Amino acid sequence: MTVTETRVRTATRRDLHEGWTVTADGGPVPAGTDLTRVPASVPGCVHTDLLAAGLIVDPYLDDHERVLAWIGRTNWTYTTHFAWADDGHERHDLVFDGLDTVAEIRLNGALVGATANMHRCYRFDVSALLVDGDNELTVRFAAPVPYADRQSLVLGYRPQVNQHPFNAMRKMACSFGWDWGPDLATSGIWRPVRLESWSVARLAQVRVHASVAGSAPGASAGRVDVVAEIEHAGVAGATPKQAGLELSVRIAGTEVQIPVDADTVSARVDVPGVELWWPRSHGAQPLYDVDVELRRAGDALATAERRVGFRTATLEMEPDEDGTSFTFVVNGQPVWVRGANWIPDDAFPHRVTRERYAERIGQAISANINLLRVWGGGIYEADDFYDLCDELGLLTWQDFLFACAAYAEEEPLRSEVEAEVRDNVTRLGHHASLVLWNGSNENIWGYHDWNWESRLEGRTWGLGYYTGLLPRMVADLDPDCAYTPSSPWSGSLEVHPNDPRHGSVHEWEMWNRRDWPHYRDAVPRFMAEFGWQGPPTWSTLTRAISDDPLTPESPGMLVHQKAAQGNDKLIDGLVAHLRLPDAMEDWHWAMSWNQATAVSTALEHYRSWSPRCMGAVVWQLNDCWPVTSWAAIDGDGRAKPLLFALRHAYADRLITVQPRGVDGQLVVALVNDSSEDWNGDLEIRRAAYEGIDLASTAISVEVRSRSTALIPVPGPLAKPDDPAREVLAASLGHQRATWFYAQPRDSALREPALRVDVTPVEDGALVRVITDTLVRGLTLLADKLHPEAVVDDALIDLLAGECHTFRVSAPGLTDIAALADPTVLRSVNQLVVAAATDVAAG
Ligand code: BMA
Repeated sequence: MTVTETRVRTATRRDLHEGWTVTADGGPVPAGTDLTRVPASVPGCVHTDLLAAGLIVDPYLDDHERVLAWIGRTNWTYTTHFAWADDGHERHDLVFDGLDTVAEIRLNGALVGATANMHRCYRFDVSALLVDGDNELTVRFAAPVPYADRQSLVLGYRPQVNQHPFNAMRKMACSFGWDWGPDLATSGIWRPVRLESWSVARLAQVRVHASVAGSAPGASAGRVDVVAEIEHAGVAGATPKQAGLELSVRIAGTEVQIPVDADTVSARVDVPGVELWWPRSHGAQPLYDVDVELRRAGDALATAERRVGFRTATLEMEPDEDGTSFTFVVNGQPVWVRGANWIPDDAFPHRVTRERYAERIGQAISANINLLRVWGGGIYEADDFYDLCDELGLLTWQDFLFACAAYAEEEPLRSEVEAEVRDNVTRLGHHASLVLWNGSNENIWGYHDWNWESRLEGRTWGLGYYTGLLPRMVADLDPDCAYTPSSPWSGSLEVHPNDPRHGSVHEWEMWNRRDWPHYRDAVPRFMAEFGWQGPPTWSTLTRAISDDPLTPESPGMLVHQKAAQGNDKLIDGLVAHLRLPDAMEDWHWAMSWNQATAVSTALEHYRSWSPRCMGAVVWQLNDCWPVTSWAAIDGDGRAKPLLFALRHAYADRLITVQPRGVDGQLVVALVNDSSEDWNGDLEIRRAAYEGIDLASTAISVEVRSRSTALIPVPGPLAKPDDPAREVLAASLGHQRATWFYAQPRDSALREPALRVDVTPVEDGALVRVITDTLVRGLTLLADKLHPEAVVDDALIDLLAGECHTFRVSAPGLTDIAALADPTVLRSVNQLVVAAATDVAAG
């Protein structure tokens, strides 16, 4: 086929998402179920196809995960038919944005290609295989569980932390289960697939890099560099130059055109007077469209669009008197990271739409989060995720997909890693929000501390990726973006990777062994992971688990608790603070409160140490199914009390009381991470639970923007007469911190005589609560009444005589008076009183 000038046309794209079926193709399928030509969704996966067809139970409920294990041991063939007619284009490519995972693709019976990496895009020239009329496309997936097992032998043993050798193949690690995730190894065409028809040439890769060349007050000199790789359709004898191609780059009204004289061409556009992009609470998020066009004789052959923001972003790891810093700096301004770790929002990640990303990211923003770390046991998220983060000013840190395991550096894995990194750094590198590529999750730490070195007997374990291949590729494909070999990372292979004095750390000792007040024992330079478990919200839990009776240890509860000794750790972490309740609803509330309190204790401590500590990334923001986990948002997308605790602890301005020094001297820390100074009278008082002020003082304070002040609490306030009956309250403006001299279980919190007024308002209710005594952790678990009820705040401490009004949005809730029910309107007082009653009765 030859192409003449007049036949040059823009490339066309046609999605192939219709008419798919899936058929079991070998494996331990249950007898009596017809698994042939089941209607299938693309993008999708086999579990959701079988579910939609009514052939399996919901994998997220009860112990269905176990019952459905056969799906991951079965081969599955996806088939569709589509009509096609030659439109005269020279080339016709079959393009898969994501195949999960080990697949053979056939068109009209002929083998098109084979794949083994969920994280890559694949393109096959099928020009010679397409026929006029009906075409049959099949994708046969080999069962992932036995494949991983076989590959673990081919590659040789490598340590990993779960029940399947997820590290032997390039598939989402948590697809095989995790300590918060179900073992539901998927197969399917999980991202879009299409036919792309084109002539002469196409844009094979486009990398767009926005930088700031200099800045003046108000406006900066922006620069956009575009690198385009061109693929030619292979017209006989045509060199790129003869083809007469031209590349155009347009941004903010400026266009640059350059002749295409090689397969890789670069264009630069200077954009004077750009507005800088900032993370939230530091400034605005202006974004600029970059339009790239490949042309011949003025006709567009192919186009690509990217949206960029102009900012500088660095990660400073500098030696100083405290060790080695770990500070993100954007546009020259240090950013205190109020972060959360992000996992795939669904164990079937194709279900995560733009709307769902928007909802989840909106929840993160409601919690004053300014960075999401995309964790390395999941996926490189869809473009929508990073687009939304760009728009909303959330920084992102992307792990490469290596987590909690040693990885072979030999073939065939090595080439897969290289191809996957090329695809994804090219796809994501232009995002303004993206400030760090990180080589792996905990793998250098694992090598040091988890006995890998002796187990490996000299085998490769991934270090060559983390310190060689990956940083080389990032430097090439996303120049200027910060890179770390792993998290945690001390800055040097010579220094222990989890040394709190150096770089980033992961703090798991408190949850695993020591209890949460001990977070205060260490001052990390940057806390990249720490967390505390809690159950999902009540309505999520009772939707997913139908145990009768439902107890903390009933069968379904244990299936939906994946952490090693998870329930024991929940209990051990509670009993120093509250007696363990037996009643299920009390247990649920106690564990939810303890999770929130543990995490906010840590965060307030870390923020009080700003700028020595420059950030925290809570483990974890979200869940991928209904489960007891470290998440702040449960598997049905509902906010756990922890999300509100994050909102308080991550507020621009934080007031917190902290014990400092060996003698536990109390200080009030005023953390002003806002752009305005924070001045006023700090009022500190020590009051009896029953309302009498025992001592008080007012101190005039000036806290400059982005700074922290520590105000010692004067002696008469710091020392209680009766620790069980007194509280310290410190307030500045509208904000207040409380400090309790005793743990709840050792305190005299009593049943309050609450006055609760519930007033209906449009789509919900206002719940006004007045108390006659100190109430700790007042929380309205509105979802217990209606799964869609959402409340605006939680975990409120009220002193005697004070009042608080909750706003409940509950469109479907008819019995709003029930919002005052003590099983819904909860407090720590209830748990203390219930325990005292039990003790008295027992
Ligand atoms: C960290 C994470 C995850 C894990 C979490 C809780 O190590 O990187 O692997 O889910 O702890 O155990």
